[in-house]
Amino acid sequence: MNPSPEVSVVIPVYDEQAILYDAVAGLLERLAARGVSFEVVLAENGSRDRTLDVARELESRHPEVRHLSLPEPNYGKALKQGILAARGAIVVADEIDLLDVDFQVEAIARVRAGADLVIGSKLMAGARDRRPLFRHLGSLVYTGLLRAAVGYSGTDTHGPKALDRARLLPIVEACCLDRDVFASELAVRATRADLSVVELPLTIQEKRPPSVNLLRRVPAVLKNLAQLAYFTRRSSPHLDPPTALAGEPGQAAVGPDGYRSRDGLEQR
Ligand SMILES: Nc1nc2c(ncn2[C@@H]2O[C@H](COP(=O)(O)OP(=O)(O)OP(=O)(O)O)[C@@H](O)[C@H]2O)c(=O)[nH]1
Ligand SMILES: [Mg+2]
Repeated sequence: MNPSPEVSVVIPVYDEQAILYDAVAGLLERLAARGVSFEVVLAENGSRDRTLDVARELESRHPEVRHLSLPEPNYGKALKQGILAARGAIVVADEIDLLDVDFQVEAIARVRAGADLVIGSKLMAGARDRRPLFRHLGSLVYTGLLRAAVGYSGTDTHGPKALDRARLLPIVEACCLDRDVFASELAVRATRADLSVVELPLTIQEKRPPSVNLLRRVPAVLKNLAQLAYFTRRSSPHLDPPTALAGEPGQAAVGPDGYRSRDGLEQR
């Protein structure tokens, strides 16, 4: 194991036994070929299939891989836990069905050059979204809701990302929403905190349909978006959590100075 890799690639995984082994093995080869000093953190939770066994096998065969596991399926919690556990100064957050190393390398270069958070966008000019049309429309509707609810100025929050771990850590710790909306809360908080947030266009081609049906995710997403809107309105521009949600681990570490407002995202 490299005790101090420059980059930690954090990948939440859930019920991915079919593609996990080959996807990670391929990623290790491609990143090594690009000369990146890295580790891979598989953040599993709640899988009902053999995902955890495959993650353990990857970990035992490849010193660059380690895994984390929690019982409850929750994408946002897994990603947050992975970022907190990462050793690299730069964290790449990705999805097991994507793992576009060209994007990763460019995003890493942007962070090295001073960006705090780089968000891959499926929806900005120059992006190519090769998912089915209803999924593309779903992403457009989601971003529209985010704009209406919290005035988010970017085009996407759910794509692969790279971040400066030290700069983003207080914000990650302050996030109190989980599941699908954690990634949005992170992007919203970062843009409001006077951090340098950059979008890069993605070419997106999934290796398989999503593990959780899009429509089944809608009620929880709407509820979490409503919470995000609620405490954004109450506390704008600092985006402190409402009293009812305060007191979660790590929130005290973030002072109001961490949340200066910012006009918008930088785009390439
Ligand atoms: N740990 C964990 N990972 C999850 C969970 N749900 C999804 N994932 C992982 O998150 C990544 C993206 O999941 P997908 O099923 O492809 O969902 P998607 O609709 O493409 O995701 P978005 O692009 O974020 O909307 C994959 O690596 C999944 O294995 C979960 O409940 N827990
Ligand atoms: Mg997917």
